[in-house]
Amino acid sequence: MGQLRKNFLWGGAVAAHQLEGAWQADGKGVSVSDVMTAGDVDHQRGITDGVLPGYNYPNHEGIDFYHRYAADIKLFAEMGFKSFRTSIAWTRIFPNGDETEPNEAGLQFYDDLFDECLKYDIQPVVTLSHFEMPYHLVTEYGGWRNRQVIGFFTHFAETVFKRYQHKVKYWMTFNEINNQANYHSQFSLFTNSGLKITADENPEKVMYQAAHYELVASAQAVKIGKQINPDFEIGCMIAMCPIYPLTAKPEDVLKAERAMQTRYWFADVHCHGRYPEWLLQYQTNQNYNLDITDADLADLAAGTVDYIGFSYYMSFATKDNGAAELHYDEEHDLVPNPYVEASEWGWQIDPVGLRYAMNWFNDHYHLPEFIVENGFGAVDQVEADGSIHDSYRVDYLRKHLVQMKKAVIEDGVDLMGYTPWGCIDLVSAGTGQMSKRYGFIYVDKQDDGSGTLARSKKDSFYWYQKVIKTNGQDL
Ligand code: BGP
Repeated sequence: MGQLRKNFLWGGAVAAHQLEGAWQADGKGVSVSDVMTAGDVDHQRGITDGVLPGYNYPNHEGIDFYHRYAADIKLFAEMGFKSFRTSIAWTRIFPNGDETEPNEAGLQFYDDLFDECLKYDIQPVVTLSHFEMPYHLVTEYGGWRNRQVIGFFTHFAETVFKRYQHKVKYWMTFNEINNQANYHSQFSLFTNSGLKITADENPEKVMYQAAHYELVASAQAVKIGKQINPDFEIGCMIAMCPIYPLTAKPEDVLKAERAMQTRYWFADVHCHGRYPEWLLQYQTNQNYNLDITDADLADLAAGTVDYIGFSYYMSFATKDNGAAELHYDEEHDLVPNPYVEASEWGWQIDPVGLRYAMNWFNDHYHLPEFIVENGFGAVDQVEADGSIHDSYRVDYLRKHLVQMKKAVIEDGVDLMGYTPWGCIDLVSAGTGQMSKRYGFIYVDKQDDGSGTLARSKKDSFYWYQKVIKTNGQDL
């Protein structure tokens, strides 16, 4: 009978730009996230043409983790964390992205942060690029549409691999790289790749080109990392939302298959080191004539990942729309799934989908997996005595852990760890607001910027502490 690994990496996940704040401290440059507006709670954030003052930009302050990380990590240690996933803000190390020399103060910050984790035997799990590329690379180079950015990224990667080679073993290259498969979403293109699409451009073509450069950069980074420290484990990071056919009608099933191919070909490149045939054929049929060289293909083949990191929040469903060509367009081809409930933000809650996803990855890639995001965004109520009874969050996580364990124990998936998203309340990536909370730890910070930033433990804090203590036995 299978079981969770003995050294299973229980922990929690965050991203630099969503909690550090201190957006201009110690030489930090401006990132793409720093120039986004907060949406209202229901709507996605906007993109500005530069930096504007004021509290429009919650990432500027975050939860001030930059100055409070020691106390926060102490709380993570109290929960029993074995790992802590965060990202390195590229702009702390290379403020504009195209410098030769790194910013020492930025490097020192992450030295101190990782030391603090290691003090409690908490393994840092580090994403190199989590929606925070230098804004200068957007204005001066056009973001990832420009091949030159590959070199800037690998220089950044090499710098931090060398600096933290004895402190960090687990890495990931690009957060949720495949979200941009939805090429109609300005938000996805901008946060993932720093792309602003002009009226005369075909967004799908631009996305395929940018994604190609990112995948080459990822593969080169994997190679560089392995040379620096062969013990590194370097993964990809895929946003996994399984897409089911709405019915058993063969056309619906075929459509769902194409939808999965369209969202997850990024993982094919990361894991197999080559493009899938359907996509090469599609790009040829569209006359996209992308800049893909033989040297790039050799890089892709040589820089495959060690494990699949992925986020899992929800599943989707799709159906045939009667079009003559088989093509999946995420903006228009999703349909509600009548068999699952949805959160306040319309995210379809589907614990069984996590087991499905884990099996799907395993069958396709035969690699270890790491669930590096999962969680329930909700508005929390603070009681008069300061307590927070977030049973809905425990319920969501418990149901997902039941399925996660089945995938390991019954289906044989090799799972490295589980780091639920937003283990401490932080700024929502999608809305730019505080009120969509995920944490086990509450942070007194409101959407209008008010609040003391004081931390307090929710009921889920004690629940997760017990889960970790029993290595997932007691849910
Ligand atoms: C993922 C991102 C995270 C994160 C999470 C929750 O897409 O990797 O950065 O924030 O989703 O999303 P949101 O904050 O929009 O609720």
